[in-house]
Amino acid sequence: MLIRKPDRILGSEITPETVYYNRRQFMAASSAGLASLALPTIAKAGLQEDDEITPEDIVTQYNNFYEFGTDKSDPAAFAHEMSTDPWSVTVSGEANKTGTFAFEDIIKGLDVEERVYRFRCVEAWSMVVPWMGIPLKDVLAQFEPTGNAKFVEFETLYRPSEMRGQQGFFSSIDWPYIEGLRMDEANHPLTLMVTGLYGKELPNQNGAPWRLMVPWKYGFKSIKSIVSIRFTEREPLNTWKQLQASEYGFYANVNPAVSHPRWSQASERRLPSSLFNVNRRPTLPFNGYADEVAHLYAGMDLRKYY
Ligand SMILES: Nc1nc2c(c(=O)[nH]1)N[C@H]1C(S)=C(S)[C@@H](COP(=O)(O)O)O[C@H]1N2
Ligand SMILES: [Mo]
Repeated sequence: MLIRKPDRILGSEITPETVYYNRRQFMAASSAGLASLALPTIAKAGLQEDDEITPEDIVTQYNNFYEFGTDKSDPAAFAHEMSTDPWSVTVSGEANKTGTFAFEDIIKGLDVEERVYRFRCVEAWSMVVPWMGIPLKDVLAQFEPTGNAKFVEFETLYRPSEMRGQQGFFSSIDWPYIEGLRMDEANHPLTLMVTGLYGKELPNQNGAPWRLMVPWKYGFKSIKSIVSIRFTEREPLNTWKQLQASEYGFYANVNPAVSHPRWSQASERRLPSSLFNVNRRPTLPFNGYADEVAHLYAGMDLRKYY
């Protein structure tokens, strides 16, 4: 159960709520008879002075989740057709503890934190979102990855009966959606498994019941509705790289100096954006998180490893 600290002020757009909880975590905690409460730590560190939290209705209605269609409005319209309860997750590969686990059991006992991150899509729009989640390193450690685990690969649910975008014969995506990280990226303290936003349960269109959030990478790395975690020795082949390797790589670090072949990445539209106020701002290396993460790529040619 999550309790918002009364003195917590996120931004003028947010109605102050003194108490809220994530239903699933609340239920998991109460069914386990846990008396202790996980208090969210406040993590606004790293925001720029002029970063303002994006209104909730934009975060939950302007989405990319191709399993439900390719229009930005499709996920909010159709993601309710996906059932997220029960939800099981298969853990496999280079780890001592593998198998199929109930989602509740994986997150039980792990603290949920609130993190406000900039979020930059490869399509050159961006938002600032108050996510709630568990550091990925805490999620992964319980499976005891072995020394052979150099990467971790994630898969999204494949269930065409509930995900209408997976039915389309015109769809060029080879489902399920796959993403991956190098283990040092996965274990970086900024990397989060998101279970909520705005202090609420994660809406289906944003990747319920849990999705990745890697704030220094383009949004497509942040895979939604995860059902599989696999520890591997080899670099996973992520969906967008598989679709178009000349445009989308494995690393996908936000980089204003490397243009997408069809558009510049030097700047971005910060939502809300309109014809009259485009709200364009320069894109920052590593989406503004360079101090925290640039060392992970020391000596790498980021034009080659894009
Ligand atoms: N399974 C899955 N995960 C996905 C996507 C998708 O189509 N399918 N789209 C990605 C892209 S391109 C972006 S920008 C973000 C969007 O997250 P949001 O809708 O919560 O803003 O999700 C990412 N994760
Ligand atoms: Mo994206």
